[in-house]
Amino acid sequence: MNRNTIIIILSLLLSFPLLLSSFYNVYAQQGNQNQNYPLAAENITLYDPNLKIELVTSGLDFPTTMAFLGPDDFLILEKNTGNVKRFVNGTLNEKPLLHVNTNIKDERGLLGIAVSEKKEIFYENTFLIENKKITHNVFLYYIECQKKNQDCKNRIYKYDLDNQKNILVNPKLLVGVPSFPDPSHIGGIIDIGPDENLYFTVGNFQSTIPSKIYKTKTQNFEDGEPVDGRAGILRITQDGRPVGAEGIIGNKYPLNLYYAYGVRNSFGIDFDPVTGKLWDTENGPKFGDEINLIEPGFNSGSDKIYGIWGATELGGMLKNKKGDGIRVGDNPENLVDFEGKGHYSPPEFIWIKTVAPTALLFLDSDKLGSQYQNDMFVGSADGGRIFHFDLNNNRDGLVLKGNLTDKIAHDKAEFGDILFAEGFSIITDVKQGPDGYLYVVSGLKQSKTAKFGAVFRIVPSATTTATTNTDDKLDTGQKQQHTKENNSNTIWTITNANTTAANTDLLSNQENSPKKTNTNVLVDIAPKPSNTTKTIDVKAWDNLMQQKLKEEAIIQ
Ligand SMILES: [Ca+2]
Ligand SMILES: [Ca+2]
Ligand SMILES: [Ca+2]
Ligand SMILES: [Ca+2]
Repeated sequence: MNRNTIIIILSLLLSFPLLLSSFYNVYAQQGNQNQNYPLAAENITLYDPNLKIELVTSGLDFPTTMAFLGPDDFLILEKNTGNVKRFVNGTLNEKPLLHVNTNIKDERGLLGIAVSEKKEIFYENTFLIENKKITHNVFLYYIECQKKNQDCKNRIYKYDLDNQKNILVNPKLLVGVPSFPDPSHIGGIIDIGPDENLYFTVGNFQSTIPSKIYKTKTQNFEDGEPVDGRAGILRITQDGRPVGAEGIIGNKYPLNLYYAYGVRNSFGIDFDPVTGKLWDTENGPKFGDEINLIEPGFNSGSDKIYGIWGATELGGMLKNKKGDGIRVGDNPENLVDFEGKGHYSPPEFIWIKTVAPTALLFLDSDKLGSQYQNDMFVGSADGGRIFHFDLNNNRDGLVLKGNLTDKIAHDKAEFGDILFAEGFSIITDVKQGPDGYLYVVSGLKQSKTAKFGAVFRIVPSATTTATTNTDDKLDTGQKQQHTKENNSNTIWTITNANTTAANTDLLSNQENSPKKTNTNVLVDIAPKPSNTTKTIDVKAWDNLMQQKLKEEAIIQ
């Protein structure tokens, strides 16, 4: 047991009940289990028998977020390595497009990505853009420190994607928010709105047991420290400027960047494709995870309110003499309203026991069936769950039934209707691909030697596995071979094991393109007999991955 392991175990013992409140802590907790067996015998389960899960790629080291460049072509970030990697034409390229020197303490790291197609024509770049060399702007959100773990900032940089050399170039710093006192509640998510502006989340930087309680106005402390960019969802143009001449809750920088405030920590934002309105997920402390509809100037109530209950300074629930949580009502007192420009509103949904919600996605395609079109999907770190919600006709609330009509999931027993899938270890991102399917980024469990971060795709059961492998003969051959071999009791059918052959993508000409077999295995999961759900046996997958890693070791 090395020193880090001992520290993790000690901190787990000391703070176990507090752990579920954050993404990193959930990760640390799970990473500690089964040191010799990085994937616990946990099943991934999808509760719609008309859908199935495919493994798109694996072998990633704690992937955080992904962004599509085109069909079967996406960029994906690794939290701790600081690497931006590209998956294209069925292959995860090991050589990163960019490595950033990010601070990775606790929740810090390479966290957020958004891309936009290059539109603006600068004189000096016209040639490059017209020749499809610089194709995209790539926005990266990560934490940089001047000294070791000190003088840190949450920063967003804009890069150009050089699509010929397959690298990110021309970094331009757009924004920086002082990131202290703790390496926790970082936020770190970026999205591009229908207005083409960048929206990004910044947490309150207070850990569950804070090293110091640092209070600012955007955390609803009237006499707090000056506003510095924390505890909100901020908005800038793609060139890093404030949007419009006047801010929503104030005109002074950085208050003029706030779209919403009183946000403790958000790992998920997206825009309703029908109304264009912003929604988020927020992580509560020991209670009160939230889904919110966010109007401009929205105040979520942190650090004073989580869910619908008042909170102590250390994030405990304020209770009455009977031991019940004290509800704050729809017009709570003692909040900062920035001269009436900020407005508190309660969540549209609450998990009273924290599940650490992460990504939020509106699926605007009908590729999973028209019943899912424009619905909301929310990932979680705890249990690797995906929750699914219908919106009401006005699209200002969720359709909730039975025990959920109170808008509160009291425990797992109440998940029923809204539980779409679970068992993905931790889910760090959920995105819609250009193919209209649902993509899931899973941190999964990892050991020192193996990287099990993965991307999955959810498609209709009837779909034949579509890959862009350019060698159809190889694909078909392997499929037949494996079908023959796997007529026994295994639930695994390997439909496409990528090899180095026939890779015609633009990366193959690169100097240092990987020569070894990559670990991409596209897997088709057959239903369990006499079961209405579809389950991936992760143990089987783990064995498969171990085998792949051994093979790779031999090749190297
Ligand atoms: Ca989005
Ligand atoms: Ca709130
Ligand atoms: Ca629906
Ligand atoms: Ca309930």
